[in-house]
Amino acid sequence: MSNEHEAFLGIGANLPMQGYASPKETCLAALEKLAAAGDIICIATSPWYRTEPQPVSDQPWFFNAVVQIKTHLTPPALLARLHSIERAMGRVRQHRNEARIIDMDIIDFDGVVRQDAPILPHPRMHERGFVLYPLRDLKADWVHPISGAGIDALIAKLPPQNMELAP
Ligand code: PH2
Ligand code: MG
Ligand code: MG
Repeated sequence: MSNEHEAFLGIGANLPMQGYASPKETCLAALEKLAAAGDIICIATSPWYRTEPQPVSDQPWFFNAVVQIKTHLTPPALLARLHSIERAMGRVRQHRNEARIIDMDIIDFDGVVRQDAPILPHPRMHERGFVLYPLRDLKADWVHPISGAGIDALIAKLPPQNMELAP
């Protein structure tokens, strides 16, 4: 259908949440909630990574992955859905880059470029190994919609990343 969109979401967490064995389990629960309403279909999830916080801090390391979805929602409606799931799970926002129990971001939405919220593609995705590596796992021929750079070229420009596949 013409108004069905393909999007890539970043998902991550670095604080434990009550009732879940690890931040990765919290992320998996968030993905179940994402699929529950029926208007977001999860096509694939990348491998999970353990990643050092960026900017580097004494926060716990993150669990991160990228998820490929299909949806008829618009970018603002999709972002509102992500935020409402985060809130329902108990995330409270105070400061930028603070440790969190769950975070879901739109990385790319049909290659759309937009300056209004949500800014697309995600404005910092090209400098983040915790996004680029799992995105490459799902779509090695992905191309940045603004710069035209391929994903290998973006990864080659990264400083060394402290990250590893999650056990
Ligand atoms: N998210 C951020 C800021 N820093 N670092 C890692 N390793 N993983 C994240 O998901 C992350 C981050 C802002 O959302
Ligand atoms: Mg984020
Ligand atoms: Mg976010």
